[in-house]
Amino acid sequence: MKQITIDPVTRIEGHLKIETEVEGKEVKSARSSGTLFRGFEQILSGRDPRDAQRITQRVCGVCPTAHATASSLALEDAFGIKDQVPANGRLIKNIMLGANFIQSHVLHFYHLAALDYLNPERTKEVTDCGPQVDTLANFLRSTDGAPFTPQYEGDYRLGPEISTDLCRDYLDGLDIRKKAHELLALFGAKMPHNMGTVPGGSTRKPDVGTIEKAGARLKEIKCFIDNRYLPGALALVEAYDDYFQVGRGVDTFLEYGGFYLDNILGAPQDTPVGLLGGVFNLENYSLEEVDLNEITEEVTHSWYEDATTGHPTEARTSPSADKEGAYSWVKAPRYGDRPCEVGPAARIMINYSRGNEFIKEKMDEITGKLDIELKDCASVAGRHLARALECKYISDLMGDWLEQLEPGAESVAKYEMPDEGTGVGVTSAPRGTLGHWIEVKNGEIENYQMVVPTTWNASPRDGQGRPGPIEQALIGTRIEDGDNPIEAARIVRSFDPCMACAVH
Ligand code: NFE
Ligand code: MG
Repeated sequence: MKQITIDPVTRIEGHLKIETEVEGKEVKSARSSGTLFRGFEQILSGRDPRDAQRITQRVCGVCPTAHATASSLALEDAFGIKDQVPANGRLIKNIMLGANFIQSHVLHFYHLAALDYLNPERTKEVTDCGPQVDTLANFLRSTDGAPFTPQYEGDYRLGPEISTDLCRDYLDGLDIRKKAHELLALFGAKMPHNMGTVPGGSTRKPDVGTIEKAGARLKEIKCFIDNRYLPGALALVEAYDDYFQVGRGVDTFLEYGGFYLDNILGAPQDTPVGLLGGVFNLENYSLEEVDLNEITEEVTHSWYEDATTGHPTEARTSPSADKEGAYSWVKAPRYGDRPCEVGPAARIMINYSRGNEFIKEKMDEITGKLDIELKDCASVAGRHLARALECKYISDLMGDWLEQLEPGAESVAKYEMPDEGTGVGVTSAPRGTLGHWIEVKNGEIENYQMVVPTTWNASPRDGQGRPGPIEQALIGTRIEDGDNPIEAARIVRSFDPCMACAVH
């Protein structure tokens, strides 16, 4: 057996080590290790519960709004005010989370993942690609430090024209991310770590001027998604269509659902949402409702005390750095015993199966054109495609939400904070589905547990030895050149891992 290790995996968020054992050219086993402990769940213990949505946003600079959303929903549940959130509050939370999705997906496609497929040198074959693209291409190829190394040799198939388009959009994508941040900050004061998302709704009462400014930014963002990002992602997966058969992981896909469409923030399963939830099985296309009681976090191979395994309402976070048999700071979440993949691919398959018209129509068109099936979303190319399509879908919904805002009307519920209570808040986050669980005692946080998208995807083995989704996706992969494991890098990055979130 030959060992191939990538440590650290660059162009992702946070600290990830991938170790594989390869026989012939095939990956026989894989280990995904989160190599940093952070301790946010411990920091929260003993604090004023109302600090939770401030502190949990610091888990991540990429998806802080998802944590703010989950946290505010958990607090609304614990405080008994879920059905008192005014429509403006619910809409503004959706708008801010939507802006966060868009910037995160654009970031992933261009700035994190594209260099796995794009050789910037090819832009030189285009006469007059422009000084900006030229400078970028030189920079991307000449730099010898993170985040651009290692740059594996590989089958960079994209021709000069599309390479030039992607380099131009790499630069324009930075500006679009800024616009999405600005849109969010119009309602939340700043990004990252907005101040507007609170239990009960949003602190900002919308006015006509703010709605107009947000609309102007959304128009530019939508123009980029419609004309650059979605066509660019489609061109990329068409050139790499064999990657629809590479990087399939586990068979179960999970999403709680997110983006509330009416005023009642009830159980996620029976509330209208922009993205629907479900538990999807790839083998037979079966779909179950999500039962949050089925979730446990195991720690058999994670550096935490063994007794801390359990449902998030019972689990604790007690590090055990020298534990034998452990190899990651990421816990191993399981749904009724099953490892689950979460993220845009899960959401596209679930929302297609639940009859979302937009996603169904678009996916039928794309699967027909590329001669693929719905289940091929569970692959390297499928994840990129699903992310781009979801970005388009959410940017369309954002326009509806802006239109539905009522200028001058209340956006937050008034409430008295109770001394005791328990709550759960679940939402869609850019990288998958996110849950926060809180227990309040004597006016303080007694226990706070987060089960985060990348905790699902980058999970280590569980007590029964079953690998997590990224590990499973690597197993069986053919690596042509052990010195340039580009296939493995492409698989790992297709999940858009955020280890800062996963270890929190
Ligand atoms: Ni740090 Fe996050 C998202 C959350 S993590 S990016 O999206 O929640 O997987
Ligand atoms: Mg946790």
